[in-house]
Amino acid sequence: MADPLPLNTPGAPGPRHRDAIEQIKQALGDKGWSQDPSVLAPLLVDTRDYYHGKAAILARPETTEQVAEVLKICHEAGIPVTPQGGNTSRVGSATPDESGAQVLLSLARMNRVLEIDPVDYTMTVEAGCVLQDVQNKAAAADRLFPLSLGAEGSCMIGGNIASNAGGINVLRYGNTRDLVLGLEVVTADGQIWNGLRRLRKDNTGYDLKHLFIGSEGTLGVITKAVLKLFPLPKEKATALCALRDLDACLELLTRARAASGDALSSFELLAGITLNFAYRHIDTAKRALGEEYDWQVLLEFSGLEAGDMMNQAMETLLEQAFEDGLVIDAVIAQSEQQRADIWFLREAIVEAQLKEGASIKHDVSVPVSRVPEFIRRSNAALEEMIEGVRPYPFGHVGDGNIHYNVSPPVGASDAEFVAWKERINETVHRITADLEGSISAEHGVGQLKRDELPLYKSALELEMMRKVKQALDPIGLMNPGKVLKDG
Ligand code: 2HG
Ligand code: ZN
Repeated sequence: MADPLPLNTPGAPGPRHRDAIEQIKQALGDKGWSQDPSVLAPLLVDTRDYYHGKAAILARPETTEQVAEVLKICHEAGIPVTPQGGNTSRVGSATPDESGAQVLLSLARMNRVLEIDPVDYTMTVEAGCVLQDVQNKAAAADRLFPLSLGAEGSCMIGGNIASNAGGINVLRYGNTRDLVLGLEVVTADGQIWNGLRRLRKDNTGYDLKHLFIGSEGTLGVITKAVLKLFPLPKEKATALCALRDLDACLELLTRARAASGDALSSFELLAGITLNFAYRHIDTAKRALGEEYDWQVLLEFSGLEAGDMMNQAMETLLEQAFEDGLVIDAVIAQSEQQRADIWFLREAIVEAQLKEGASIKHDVSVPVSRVPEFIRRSNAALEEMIEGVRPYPFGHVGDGNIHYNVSPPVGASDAEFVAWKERINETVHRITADLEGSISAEHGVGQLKRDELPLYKSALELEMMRKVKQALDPIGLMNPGKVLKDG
């Protein structure tokens, strides 16, 4: 086994590296690799255009055996590997470094759904399946795969698992971690671990799949998964309501869970300023409530029986909340089109914020009960720092995960604002930590939050993480530079 190439070292790699790249080409056949700059270019930059990398080759294996072959070759030659799915990471997890030495390993050709078992309520898939395809195939079998997020049309299930993706249904069904029963993984030295179990109960020692889930490709390459399915909901009730104030969201959340028999599947916070971004920048975003309100919530019940039980429960909930002054305005979707329009507003925010200009983003979680306190304290601290600054919190308040994003004061230059980034991050993250929260609730660590991690995790926790990394990837070839600084 060779020493690894020095990481982050630009410059032409030597003959051993070149031989290994030739071996990879042979192992994968003509369709299985590319060095064409126009093919590689879009895969070497992240979705937010923060990180730009280079790669010696794009490897596009079609089978697990080919993935194993590539990793074996890389391990022998000491070549680092960046695994990539749909390239939708928000923290630079799937972008290689700038050395040009790395192999970019795309799972995109491994996109088969291998089995759906309606009795076991499971689905076995390859890592390169696009999330929306997984959802659609499950639905065609009258089952639900509940993971749902903005990038579902292009993100891939392997990446969802590697990043433990969250999204809009976590409240009811959990994160990706809760939706995986088994995994097949290729280890850093190119061995295939078949952990494709479909068991609901298995207490035979350490549950190794959980090490790979959320590891952002730093421990091995996920090639297949057994996913957990659920009964397909037969009735949905979707509403957008304006709240008396921010605190009202907690009371409404508690009532909504009870009123629906715990069928509440989404509970998303939309600050008025955030919705205004959508109305201003996205032509097709239709105003759902007549007036501008400071705090709005999108909530959805998913019932398992056809009929109008969920809609009735929603009506009763909102009528009562209205009478008690918790809710000051509301609309319940009366058609599939209206439901889609309401959800479109939530999704439009993500694009609208880009059009609004510079934004400094935070993907934090705090205990649900402390969300209003978190928002209030962060708003006050930032306003004290920069007069007129525009925080626009939104997101998964039902599970305590707020995208606390921040725009510059009206008229301020983007460049001047971005210079405040570190101080703003520190302020928001300190408040998060103070409220016993997490600085990365669903987007992961990647490159973006790697250097901040030591500020918020104990030395012992980081040491245990390093030991896991060392055990599974002793020479540090798996997605180096992500999650752990020296990993
Ligand atoms: C969402 O919930 C995504 O829409 C993106 O996690 C959040 O753009 C963001 O900050
Ligand atoms: Zn989110």
